[in-house]
Order: sequence, then C-alpha cells, then structure tokens
Amino acid sequence: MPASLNPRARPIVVAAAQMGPIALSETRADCVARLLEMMREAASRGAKLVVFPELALTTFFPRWWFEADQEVDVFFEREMPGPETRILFETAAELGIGFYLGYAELAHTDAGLKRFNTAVLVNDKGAIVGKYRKVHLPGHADHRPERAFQHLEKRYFQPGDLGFPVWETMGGNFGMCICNDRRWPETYRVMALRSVEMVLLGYNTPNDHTGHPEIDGLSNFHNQLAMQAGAYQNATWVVGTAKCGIEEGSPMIGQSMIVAPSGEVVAMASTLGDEVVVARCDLDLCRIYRETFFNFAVHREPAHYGPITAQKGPVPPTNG
Ligand code: CDV
Repeated sequence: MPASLNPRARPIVVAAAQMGPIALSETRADCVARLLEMMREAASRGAKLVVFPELALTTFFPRWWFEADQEVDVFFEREMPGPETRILFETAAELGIGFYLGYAELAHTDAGLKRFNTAVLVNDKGAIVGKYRKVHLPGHADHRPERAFQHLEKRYFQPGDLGFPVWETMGGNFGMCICNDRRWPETYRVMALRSVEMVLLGYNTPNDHTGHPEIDGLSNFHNQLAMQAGAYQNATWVVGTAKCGIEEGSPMIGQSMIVAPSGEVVAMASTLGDEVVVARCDLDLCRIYRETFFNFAVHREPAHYGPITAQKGPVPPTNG
C-alpha cells in the first residue's frame, strides 16, 4: 500500500549502501572514504538511515587461515568510534542521518579478550544506540588448506552474547542481525516478538563456498528467499546490504535489497560495486500485517514450539 494511502503512515526513507570488493591492501581510511561518499549520497536522496555491509572496514579476512592472533588482530577494531571511524559519526550528525555499520570487534570483557563479528546502530545525532554481535557463525574452525577460500568465522569470532535486542529510535523499532543470521527464522521471530519494524543487516556471501555447485548456483535465490520470508512471516521491513563482487579472487553476491512486510522487494541493487539504493518505507505497514495474518497474540501457539529452544539438533521421529 503506498504510504500516501495509509492515514496512519509513518514513512522513513532508508538506504542500503552496498560496497564492491575491499582489497587486502585497502586501509581503514580508504574504506571510510567510500562509506562517507555513500552516506552523503544517501542523505542527498532524502535517507534518514543508511545500512552498510558486514565487516565494512576490511576485506573479508575469514577466507584465510592465520596462525597467530597478532596476524588476524589487524582486522579488528579496539574502539568504536576509533580514530579512523569517528568521522563517520560526526558526518552522520551533521547530515542528520543514522547508520548501521558492521566491523570486527576486539572486546575486553570480564572473561578476558573476545572477538566478535559486530554491528552498531548509530542515530541521526551520531550516538550509538545499539550493538549486536553475530549469533549464527557459519563455516569451520579447523584449517582446510585444500579449499581455495576457507570460511573461518568459527575460528576468529565467538558467538554473539547480546541476543537479538530491538531499539526504539528515530521514529521506529529497529533490530539488527548479520549475514548468516538472515537464513535462520529464529532471528526474525525473536525480534518480531519484541515489536521490530525494521531489521537491518549486512552480509558477505561468497557463492563458491559449499563444495556443491548446484547449491552455489542458487546463492542469489536463497538470499532473496531468506529475506523475503523473514520479512513477510514476521511483518517487518528488512534492509540487507552486501559487500560483493570479486574480492581477492573470491566471488560474492550483491542483490542488496529493501523488503517490505508484504515480502515484496521494493528496491534492489543492480551492480556488484559501490551502489546506494533508497526506498520510502511506511513503518505502519508492519501493524497492518500484525493485526491480520500475523496477529501473534491471537494466532501463535507457543505451547507447541518447545523443541525450538529445548533442542539444538533434530531427534529421530516417533516410531509409527
Ligand atoms: N558472512 C557470512 O555469514 N556468510 C554466509 C555464508 C558462508 C553462507 C552467509 O550466510 O551468507
């Protein structure tokens, strides 16, 4: 439904700022310059919120095996904002635009030093309102030198310890997740149960990583399927932003997109490079779906959903 036809419309203009490849040789300053250019373009096109990719400050380093912690630590941020990233926060405040930024986080916790695949949500005043640490880490922790590109997120990151919070800010209810999280229905459902209206997410999705060409050939389809299903079944907007193109020889999908609570894609990138896509999103559309098909309070039957939290893997069926 066009926002203009909804008397209770709460429109927000949102941008997905897709990045083409980041070379290993690119510095934080190089990446931040690219992000700033896209932030300015998003603001000039009326956006009040811009979503950047997962690990937007470095190349996708989990594709390589690093033996020593010091080798991999160069890809991690010790503070956010830090000296190189502060300009993003200052510019956001000047332009009056919020942003989502994915990065590798080196955190000093009570339990010692931890590494997370993290995103922050920054409001239109340049202040961090929320932090999310990736829960569903894909790949493997062991060395697999036979692979042209490994996927070592399970080696370099701990699973996120912050759950899936939802923040009320900038006129709406916003949640975050990161890349592989978007394939898991639990991700969206937990946030929907916290009244999310827009899920923000960044991704790096290689399409040569499974060893099954028939699956890799469906990478774009699965990308759309996961975000459209998550949006529709949970009556929420989803803004997904890729880092894409051929990065250090590894091909990654694009298709950054903005999906409505109807499940319809309202904007999608058409390149595999730096590209800003913008859409005007009526947050009140979530209410319309939540008062009809997906009225959770009326139609959900949680008494039957126990295995979802009680079990990690499947158990055999009852003998018939
Ligand atoms: N960065 C990711 O989480 N990538 C995964 C790949 C490995 C499947 C993804 O879900 O796109």
